[in-house]
Amino acid sequence: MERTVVLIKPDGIQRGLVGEIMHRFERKGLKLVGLKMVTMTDAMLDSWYVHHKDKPFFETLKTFMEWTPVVAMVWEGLEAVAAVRKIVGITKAREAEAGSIRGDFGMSGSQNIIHASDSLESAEKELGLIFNADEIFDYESGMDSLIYSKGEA
Ligand code: 3AN
Repeated sequence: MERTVVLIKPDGIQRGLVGEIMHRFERKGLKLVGLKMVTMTDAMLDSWYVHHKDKPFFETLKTFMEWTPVVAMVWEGLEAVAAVRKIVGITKAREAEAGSIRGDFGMSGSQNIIHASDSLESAEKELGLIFNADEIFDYESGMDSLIYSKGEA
């Protein structure tokens, strides 16, 4: 099973979207294996957004991400990275598909409510930046046999 990291960004916190967002992942059939609030630091963000470090919006992005704590989650499931990205929607929220989180709740391409890992490699790196090993939980979910067919997962 894949594990992927989701952050509810400061605008999502300020707008009271935490419950709504978590509800969507739960209903999809993903399994919550990590959850905490974190204040992102410059050092964490330099690593998190290393692919944007030379972009003109980098400093604004860091200031935005440090505005309030974020809610960090790890969701587990079959091909969870791609499944979660689909629920999140594309970066520019005003063009994101209706039904996705950004498509339903956002207009901005920078204050776009939520982050989700874009690959298994990113998920691993992001998980390591935020969570300690004992904050990730391995447990049996009674839902698994309802969500997946025998042998599928
Ligand atoms: P995504 O979050 O959809 O994977 P990335 O990884 O390209 O998008 O960008 C990370 C974050 O950087 C975005 N969520 C957004 O907050 C910010 N960002 C990306 N592109 C821009 C842009 N052109 N202008 C301002 N902020 C941006």
